Amino acid sequence: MNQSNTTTAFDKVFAQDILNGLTSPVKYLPSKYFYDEKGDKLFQQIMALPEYYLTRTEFLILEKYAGQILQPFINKGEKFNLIELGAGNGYKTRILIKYLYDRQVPFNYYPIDISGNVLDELKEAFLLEFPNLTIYPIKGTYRATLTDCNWEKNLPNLMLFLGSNFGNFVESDALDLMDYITHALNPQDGILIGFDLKKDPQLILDAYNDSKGVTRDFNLNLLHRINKELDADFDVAQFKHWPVYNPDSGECKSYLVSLKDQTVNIGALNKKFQIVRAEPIFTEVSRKFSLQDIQQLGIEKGFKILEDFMDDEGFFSDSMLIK
Ligand code: AVJ
Repeated sequence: MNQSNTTTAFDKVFAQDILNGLTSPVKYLPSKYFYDEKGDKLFQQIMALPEYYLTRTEFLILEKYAGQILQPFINKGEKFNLIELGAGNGYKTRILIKYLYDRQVPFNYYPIDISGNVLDELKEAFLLEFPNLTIYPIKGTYRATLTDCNWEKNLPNLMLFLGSNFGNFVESDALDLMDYITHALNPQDGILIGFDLKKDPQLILDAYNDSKGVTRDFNLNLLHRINKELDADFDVAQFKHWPVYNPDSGECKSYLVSLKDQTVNIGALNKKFQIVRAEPIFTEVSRKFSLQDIQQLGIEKGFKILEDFMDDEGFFSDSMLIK
């Protein structure tokens, strides 16, 4: 195989993102690259872990409050658009869809995701259970799809941003994303955002440092992926999974800390990187919010908080923001 063939086989955007991260003063790797086939599987396992309270808690909230959450949109008496950012496998959205479908409420469902595979599977599974569902998957980034607004015009919109996915954006990026959301919505439209709430720091830390080590493997899988897809040679065994939670900022950050001096060669970049012993690579932020933080975000971006739908322990909130 000649050199040009070898290089064209690599994902250029992926390679460039890794280059940016590893040449930054504090090295980082973007968490969106966790989700290859192996990463998807590990995340499914994480969602079922006893320490990872987020998924089951939000599931219970949606089950308990589906009617109240959807009522303002059902009450409008006309068809509406249900637009979901980062739909994934639809495990939680299914509850809302079922509520509407069983009552024959007219609506269009637009699941948005970066992964075409995920969308195909979601569509197939939902059509099996809800044969008459009008479902139009949209593949793309949040920014691109929120700019294009490829959904039926002149209808009320209810956007969903579940699963604490919003927490994966550092504050400046999150505020920026809110502007795209604002642009995509009309007055009286709503967005339901899943916020993991500030709580006992030990509970939060344990959720990102489970006893079985699944989250550790999830974090380390990023290095395996780079080794595989970008022809790199990270010595994965010489990195330590290290999550930290700051109860003040609400940021739970995960790092991979190098246990030795190492030189990593990345074939796709034709470049070597020095990593010294004890040097951290920042891989993910999962932000936690207080109800006041949510209120503040709403005010700053011109939304009214209609209600914070929470579990009994106050671990998680699906907050309805109205434009
Ligand atoms: C899918 C982004 C919500 O941040 O809690 C789980 C990903 N990372 N364990 C989260 C994740 C480590 C998860 N989100």
